[in-house]
Amino acid sequence: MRIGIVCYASVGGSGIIATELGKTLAARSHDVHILSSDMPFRLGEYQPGLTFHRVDTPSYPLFREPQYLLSLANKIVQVARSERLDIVHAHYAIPHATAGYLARQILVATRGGPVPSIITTLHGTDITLLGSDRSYTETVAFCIEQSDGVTAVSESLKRDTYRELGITKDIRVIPNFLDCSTHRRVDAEWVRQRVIGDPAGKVLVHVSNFRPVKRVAAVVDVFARVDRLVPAHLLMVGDGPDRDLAARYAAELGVADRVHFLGEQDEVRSLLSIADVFLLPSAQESFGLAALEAMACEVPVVASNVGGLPEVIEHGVNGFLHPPAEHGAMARSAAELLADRALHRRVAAAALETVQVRFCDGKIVPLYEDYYEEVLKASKRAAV
Ligand code: GMT
Repeated sequence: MRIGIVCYASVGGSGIIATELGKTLAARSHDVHILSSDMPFRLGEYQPGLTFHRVDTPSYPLFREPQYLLSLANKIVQVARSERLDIVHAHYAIPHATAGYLARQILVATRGGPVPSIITTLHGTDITLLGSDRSYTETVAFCIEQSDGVTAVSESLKRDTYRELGITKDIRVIPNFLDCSTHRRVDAEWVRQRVIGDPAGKVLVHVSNFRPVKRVAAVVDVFARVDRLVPAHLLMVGDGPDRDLAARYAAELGVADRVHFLGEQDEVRSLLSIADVFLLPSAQESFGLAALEAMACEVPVVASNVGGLPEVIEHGVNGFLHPPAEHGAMARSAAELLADRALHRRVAAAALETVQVRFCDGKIVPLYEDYYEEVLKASKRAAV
């Protein structure tokens, strides 16, 4: 199939999933075209069947903000015509579902060739935060309903979408995934020495875009509680609006010397591979791709029991889940993992097995392919 994928180029999970999906589809002999404002950071080296189309959004003195929605819809029309796309797959509803809808209307009206089916994948905050905001609700709900197909990354997000936006359209749940051939634990002891200078030190890690929903101050609080029980270090990987809040809080709690802010990292496997526990006390997580990446590197996760995380982690089996406010319980679970090697080995092994059995690309990407075929058939039937 000829597939257009629309996504964010940033380090967020939706852009990662969209990029990994494009790479795997191209490897499976589809003709894939990725459209974004910048080269997605996980796109990597040249791959046959995978083309990147940059969306340029010219500024103009009259505009207070860039008119990205218009330039994106315009680019979708151009690529759909030139590449005769069968599918346009919009990842993250805002504004990608709207751009897809507008592009399809233009293609229908101009009869410029085959009209692609528009599929929207909901990733989380496009529904639970932004989509539920009265500034976006009407347009987001309309464009989801107008999509030819809609998927969500978890059952939890599907429920949230029906509840928050009153959507009536069928939503297919297709979970996030990893390229299990590359995303695995690696030998990175040199990183431990370089970053914490303590070959035997225990390491906790957090990876996110440091936005309020990720509760990075809570990460530091849980770490400080753990550190009082079992001396350790904390790696804070990523960057965003709450980074300085976390740094200030670490200083207030007297643990600044053991909290290492490593900034935004394209490649996290080596950092995950030296970690003993991954902390994710988010307020909301539709799926928690970062937790899945830690599990693939055999790092037990201690996280909030919110959103889609309980669909990935079974408490006490392949990780630990607690209410977001329960920092003490999270700290106790993390300290137990650091102190009890047998427990750590058992949970780490179960975490890896969960990824390998349920969340590898070889299992999940065919679900997208089947869904594309299903939507195409339904669109053809409707056109008759
Ligand atoms: O976090 C966001 O604001 C957007 C998005 C992203 O691009 O990082 O994260 C969401 O999509 C990821 C990929 O599907 C999920 O793994 C994250 O759980 C989800 N974030 C939230 O729901 C807060």
